[in-house]
Order: sequence, then structure tokens, then C-alpha cells
Amino acid sequence: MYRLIGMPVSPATKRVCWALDFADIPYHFEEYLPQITTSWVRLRSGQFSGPVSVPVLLGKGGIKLLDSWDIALRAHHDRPQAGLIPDAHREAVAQMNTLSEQIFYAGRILALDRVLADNHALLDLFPSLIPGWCRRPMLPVMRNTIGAIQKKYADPGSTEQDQIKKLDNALSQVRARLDGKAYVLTDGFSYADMTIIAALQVIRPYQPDNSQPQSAYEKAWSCETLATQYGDLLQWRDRIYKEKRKITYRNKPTKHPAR
Ligand SMILES: N[C@@H](CCC(=O)N[C@@H](CS)C(=O)NCC(=O)O)C(=O)O
Repeated sequence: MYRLIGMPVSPATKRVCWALDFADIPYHFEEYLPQITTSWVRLRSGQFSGPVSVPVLLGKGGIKLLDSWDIALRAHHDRPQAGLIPDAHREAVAQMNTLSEQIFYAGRILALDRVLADNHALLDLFPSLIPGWCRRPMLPVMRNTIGAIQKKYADPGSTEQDQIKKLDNALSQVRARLDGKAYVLTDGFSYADMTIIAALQVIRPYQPDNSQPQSAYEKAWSCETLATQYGDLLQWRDRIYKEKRKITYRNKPTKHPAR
């Protein structure tokens, strides 16, 4: 069985979990804890230099995939009948994946600034295995970890407005591509939808129950002006999520939290 190492809050992890679940490919999900499990991931994935990022897919026969696009291609290779990346549309799906990276890279820069400015958002980030009582005393550790991630993915010399412009530009391309259709590809639901939808969480995270107030972390990941301007895309995302994101896996509830 595959082992998928990822972070539940990460758009890149979310899209591959969706792809694997949709294609009914079994995997064991392992949560990546930046700085804490980095050396362990390096060792198993054979990355002895350079930055480590997730998701990482490990499998029998020495399979080590270090980028979500390669993982999606692998899922398609294993279960082509799921139609994740139809051969005739591979280029179009790859383009949407690139667009989704533009959205989530720009959104992540804005979100990390907001997370670092809000202790409640930082507290929301502790993995469930850390007991509630020791989270506040460990805030400096979390701040240091998120600060390191902020530096790693920074866009030196750019302003907040530059990132908003990039987001606006990429989102208008998604809107044009969708053009009121149900799915990005005319042929039906595919990885093109999954990758864009996973990235839209940097505009406003998906909330299964909209009547619940947003958590501090969810607020930090929301760009309210763009969420209003692109409300049509968020409505599309919510509808597709409800229709297509499985809440069960082989008739059992999914255990990993990256839904
Ligand atoms: N293009 C890469 C992007 C991976 C990426 O940016 N991963 C982020 C999470 S979305 C990450 O690993 N963050 C934690 C870290 O860098 O320590 C992919 O799609 O796999």
C-alpha cells in the first residue's frame, strides 16, 4: 500500500488525497510536522539536500514521488478508469494545475502573514496529537516553524498588493475557463477541478457547515475582498465538494483529515 506524507491544511496534499480517494487507491496517510519530521521524511524519500515539501508518495519498488502533479499522474496510471487526467486533455489539466499553483503560492504568502499576526490562528495549527494544555506554552515553537515556512515560500521584493493582483489575474482565468460550465473540462469531472478547488482554500477555506463561525485559522486563510469578487467560484467549489468529495473510503469513513 502507498504511504502518503502530507499536511492536512495544505492545498497540494488536499488535491492528491482527493485524487487517490476518487480513484479508490488505498494509501496510509502520515501527517508531516515541519521541522519535527523533516529529517525522517528526507531519509525515506532520499532528499538529502535542498528544501523538503509535501506531499510525498512512497510505494513498493522504490516509488518516491515528491510533487503532487507526479502523484496525480501516478494515480491516473494506476486507475485510468477514474478519468482523473484524460489523455486527450492532459495538457489542459496540466495548465489548470499550474494555475492552481499560482493561486495557492500567492494566497499562501498572504495567509502566512495573517497567521503569524494572530495567536489564535497559530494555536489552531497544532496537530491533534499535541494536548490542548501545552499548546499555549509551545506557541513560540509554532511561531518559529511558521516563520521558517514563510521565509521558504516568500516572494522577496513583492508587496501584498502584488500578490492580490496575481490572485485576481489567476482567478479571472479560472472563471473564464469555467465559463458557467459544471466542470473545467467539457468531458466531465477531473483532476483539473480538484486542483483548482484545493487552491481556492486560500481565498476562503471550505466549510462543510456554513452556519458555523470561521475559526481563527480559517479567517487567516481568507481574502475577503477576493472571496466577494469571486463568490461564483466559491459557490461552484462548495457544490462540487458536496457532490464529489467522498466522505467514505471503501465504505468506511476516511480517517485522514485532509478532506
Ligand atoms: N508544487 C509542490 C508544492 C508543495 C508545497 O508547497 N508544499 C507545502 C504545503 S502546500 C509544504 O510542504 N509546506 C511545508 C514545508 O515546506 O515545510 C507540490 O504540488 O507538490
